[in-house]
Amino acid sequence: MSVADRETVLSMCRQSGGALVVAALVLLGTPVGAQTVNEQATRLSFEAADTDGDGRLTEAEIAVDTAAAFAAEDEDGNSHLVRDALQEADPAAFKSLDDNNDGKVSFGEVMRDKIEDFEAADTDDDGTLTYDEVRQFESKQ
Ligand SMILES: [Ca+2]
Ligand SMILES: [Ca+2]
Ligand SMILES: [Ca+2]
Ligand SMILES: [Ca+2]
Repeated sequence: MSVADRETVLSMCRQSGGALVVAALVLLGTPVGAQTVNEQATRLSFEAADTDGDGRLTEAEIAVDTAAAFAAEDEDGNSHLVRDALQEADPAAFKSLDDNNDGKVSFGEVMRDKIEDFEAADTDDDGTLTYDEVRQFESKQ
């Protein structure tokens, strides 16, 4: 991910008026079977994204985490994910991300999804996500 891309993410986050989503929702929401595994994954994802360790995910923390996750999936670095590159992705999840149905998921499409999830998860509207908010959001999925 280039510096320019990262700037784009950060500016999108600012425009969204709050932190984005759920680092815990691994990119493309790969479903995890057992509840305990799921919970562990949620905790690990949350802690990884919470870089200052204050127990809340902020806009900046989510942006950096999302950018890193996207870059990791975008193996050829063209800022689009294609279905074949996502071996473990849920095809239904992929389809729901691909708003313009071109068979690719752009960074903007991922961020839109993250923003929607964040706003839904931030139940007290304070612009940050606590672990409990993430957990409650995930348990409703
Ligand atoms: Ca934090
Ligand atoms: Ca790509
Ligand atoms: Ca698309
Ligand atoms: Ca909150």
